[in-house]
Amino acid sequence: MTTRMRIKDLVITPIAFRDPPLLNADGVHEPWALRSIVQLVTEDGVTGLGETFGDTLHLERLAALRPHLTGLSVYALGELYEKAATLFDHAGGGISSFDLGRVHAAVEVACLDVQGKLADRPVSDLLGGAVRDSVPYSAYLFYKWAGHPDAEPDEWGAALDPEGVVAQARRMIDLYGFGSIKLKGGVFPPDQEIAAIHALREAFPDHPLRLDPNTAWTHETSLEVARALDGVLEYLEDPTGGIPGMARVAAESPLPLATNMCVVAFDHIPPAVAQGAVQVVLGDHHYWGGLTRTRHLGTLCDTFGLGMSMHSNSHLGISLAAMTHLAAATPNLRYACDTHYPWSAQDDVVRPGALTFVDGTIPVPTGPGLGVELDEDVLARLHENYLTCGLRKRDDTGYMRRVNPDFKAGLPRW
Ligand code: GKR
Ligand code: MG
Repeated sequence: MTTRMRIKDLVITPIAFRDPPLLNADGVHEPWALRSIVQLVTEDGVTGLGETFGDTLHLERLAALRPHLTGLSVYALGELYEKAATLFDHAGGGISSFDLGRVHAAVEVACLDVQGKLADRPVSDLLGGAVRDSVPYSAYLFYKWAGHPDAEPDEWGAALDPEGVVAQARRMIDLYGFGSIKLKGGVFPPDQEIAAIHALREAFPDHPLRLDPNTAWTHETSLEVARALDGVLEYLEDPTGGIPGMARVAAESPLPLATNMCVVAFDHIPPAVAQGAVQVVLGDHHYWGGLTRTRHLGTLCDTFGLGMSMHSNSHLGISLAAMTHLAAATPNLRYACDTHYPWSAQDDVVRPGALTFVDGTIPVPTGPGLGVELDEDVLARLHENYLTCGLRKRDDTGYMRRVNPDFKAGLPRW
């Protein structure tokens, strides 16, 4: 094995970037979103980038894995997975498939970035080749406050009713050109969210629409909403919780159901398929074990006749680049991908130029690897934010309760 491909170290930098007060079924986004940036360095000094979660438990796991990476080839992805599985005793129940996927993905993406740099090929080529030149994303709308408590309103303003939601959609579509729309629901009683979807349909007659209440509804409510929005939504995402619960709704729903909550690891696929729980799976390489494994998820979805879409969490440009390569190389990923990028683009760690929305799509980067470069100054600033912001784990419910002590956690709510 040459020193070009042997791993010397993994540098893990936790960061925090500004996040607006986006509302969801659990509460509201805190002023800072946590993430971490990984830089995988080979013995010859080739660096691969990755972006992953920033909560303390995940950071501790990455730190524990780090010494086991030394000397491993950047091509040895199977060995990497086995090492992580053994270290965290996956077989004995020490770590769930989901958490193992999170750990593996953090390193795997950086390995693929190095592989691409060594081969002078984009990551999409390593995943089987791009079947599309650019990847469509959806306008990801959120109910939101005008600004964080005690702060000035942000440039997006409030969105707390159908008019506010339509105004937010108009701004986002004017800025980025998105051709599909997703509304994060589970925030207001369902009739208000149905009204918001109808308002979006009227304002944007040709845009496919989705609604995602993150399991805020009971079986009965899920069916009521599905019937009310039959013919209006392209899919309904996670109306209720669990594979059996989703299966009971799916059995009667006129709308296809999608999930990024009850099918989040490979061992969830057999029961979900057996029970007919969902029609669309939202892949996310950050927890499905990385880009190669999520590409395999695409093949499995195809095998079982399931549609495939893509989930997102608050993220920056390294993730956006990875998502774009993956979506470009997954033929059956035919829905516009979710992205939170418009909510955080101002703090991106990636040097400008590589990722630009064109008519709601990101042209697939053609440079070697992920095709993006890290801005070290921004990274240092975001790391400083992490050190000073005091947050170590996302807590939408705790933040909402500090603002509104009457907020009741626990789902389903309606
Ligand atoms: O950012 O509030 C949010 C979303 O609710 C996110 O946490 C979800 O994971 O976007 C996600 C989803 O589709 O469920
Ligand atoms: Mg979702």
